[in-house]
Formats: sequence, C-alpha cells, structure tokens
Amino acid sequence: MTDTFKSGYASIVGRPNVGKSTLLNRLLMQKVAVTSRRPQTTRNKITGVLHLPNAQIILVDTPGIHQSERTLNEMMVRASVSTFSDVDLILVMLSADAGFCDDDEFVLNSMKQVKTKKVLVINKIDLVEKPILLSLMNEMNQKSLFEEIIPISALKEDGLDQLKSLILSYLPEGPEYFPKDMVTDCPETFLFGEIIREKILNLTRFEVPHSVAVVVEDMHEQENGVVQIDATIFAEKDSQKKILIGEGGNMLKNIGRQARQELEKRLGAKIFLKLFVKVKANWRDQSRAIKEFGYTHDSF
Ligand SMILES: Nc1nc2c(ncn2[C@@H]2O[C@H](COP(=O)(O)OP(=O)(O)OP(=O)(O)O)[C@@H](O)[C@H]2O)c(=O)[nH]1
Ligand SMILES: [Mg+2]
Repeated sequence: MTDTFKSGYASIVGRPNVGKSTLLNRLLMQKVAVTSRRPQTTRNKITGVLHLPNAQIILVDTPGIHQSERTLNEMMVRASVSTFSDVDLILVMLSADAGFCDDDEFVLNSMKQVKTKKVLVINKIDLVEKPILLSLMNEMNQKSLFEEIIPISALKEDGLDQLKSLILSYLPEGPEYFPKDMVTDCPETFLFGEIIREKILNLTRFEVPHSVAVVVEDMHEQENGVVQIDATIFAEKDSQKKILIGEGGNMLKNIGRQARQELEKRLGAKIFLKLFVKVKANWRDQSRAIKEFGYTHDSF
C-alpha cells in the first residue's frame, strides 16, 4: 500500500451509437449523459468525475465522430477531437456487434497524428459470440495503434472494474482536482433539458429527433413544494412542431409524462412540467442558436 494519489483525464471517443455515454453513466453509477438507440445523441462534451479511494479519474464523454457539413455536427465533432491532446488517455470505442466499419475507420483517421496513448474498448460484447469477438480483437490488434484492447459490455456492466484499473494504470500521480461531491460539470438545468430531449428521441422518428433542441427556461419551487419547470422544445419546421404536439396534444403529453416521471425520481419532489414547442428555422446551421441552446457548453 502506498499513499500516492493518482489523477487525470480519459476521454471516451468513437463513432455515434457505440455506447460512450452509457459507459460514462455506468462508471459513475449515475446518469449524467442521456443515451438513445439513435446515433448523434450526445451534442457536447460531458465531464464526469469518478472518485476512487486513492485516485480521481476524470472522464470526458464526447459526441460521436462522423461526417456532416451542418454547423451543429461540425461543432460536435470538433468538441470530440479537441479532447485528443488534452487528456492522459483516449478510450476509443467500437461496437462488437457491428465490427470494425468505415465509420470507425474515419474515427481512427481523425487521430492519426495524435500522440496521446490510446486504449481500444470493444463494447456490446453481450451481443456477439466469443469467436466473433476474438477475431475482431485480433483484427484490431494488427493495427498496432492501441496500447491495449479491452472487451466490455457497458449496459451489462461487464468488464468495468477491469477497465477502471486499466485507466488508472495510465494516469500520473496528481492532485485531487475536484471536490468529492462533484460528479459532473453539467449544469442541472441543462441535464433536465437533455432528459426531455431523450424522451423525444425515443418517441419520434425520421428527421424529428435530430431537429430538436430543448431549453429549460425556468425552474422554481412553488409554495406548495411542487417544482415548476418551464421548458421550450425547438424544432426547425412547422411540420416537425405539429408532430411534436401530436393529435390533440397527445405526443406532447407523452413526452411530458415520461420526462416528468424521471425528473420527479431524480429530484424526489412533485414536478409541474410546462412544455412549449417553437420553431427556430435551420437552428442547426446557426452558431448563435447552437450556443444559446447550450451545446457548446464546455468542460472544466
Ligand atoms: N446490447 C448493448 N447495448 C448497449 C451497450 N452499451 C450501450 N448500448 C446501447 O447502445 C445505444 C447507444 O448508446 P449511447 O450510450 O447513447 O451511445 P453513444 O456512443 O453515446 O452515442 P452518441 O452520443 O450518439 O455518439 C443505446 O441504445 C444503448 O442502450 C452494451 O454494452 N450492450
Ligand atoms: Mg452519447
């Protein structure tokens, strides 16, 4: 036993949908990032601090790296890429069920010149048979890009202790950067907006999920103890607004109900959730709107 304290940064990067945010939540044992089966769920860097007895691992979840010319998407990818040289270790994530595909190749190309040590995390091993996993590990090993390769299932929490030890072994001795009660840099109101957006991602289809932004405008406790949250859902077109409201307001009611249930559990209080739907044409191509909606919110 030694008394040395280790601390440092590890970013979780990869193409969209491989399970980066799921891993962040499972390692922290609480939800700080929203997740969905749709690609491009995460839009900004989200930092989470994992407090261990003799160490502090600062994890940075990032948006999925992908190709797109939209301003929002370019900003998302820039946020991911910006972590490469700022961290002690890059956790590059693949999804075992998809194997190594062109989109993963694009991710590796984006870090060609990067000197930071990289570990390959193969996620979703619960979805494949052993021989498929072994052949993928073998294929990736031949690239000679990674210090190590580790198979996990973030969702089933398989291999997470091994992953924690592995990350620790790459961190330097360092100070306790953050107070023990600090788990994320994500402001509460931003996370609440994200939870509402997560319900929209689950309930809507086609271009609607991607076109939506949610902003919590106000949150206050009423005299009777009920917490009132006012949030605006922004869509890009009238047709999307119509879908979000639904027949007789049914879709909006559904979104509201699902979000309220989760928020009430989180806050341990009754919530009155007031949702508004507005159109902000082409907001995904306007840096100002993207900033206003909080998607450029930066890490520590
Ligand atoms: N079966 C299985 N599914 C998983 C696992 N990890 C994540 N998922 C699922 O994969 C989907 C995507 O997960 P996310 O955590 O949102 O993925 P992401 O990489 O953060 O995606 P982006 O934010 O879009 O880049 C969700 O439906 C998760 O439940 C896993 O280990 N096994
Ligand atoms: Mg994510």
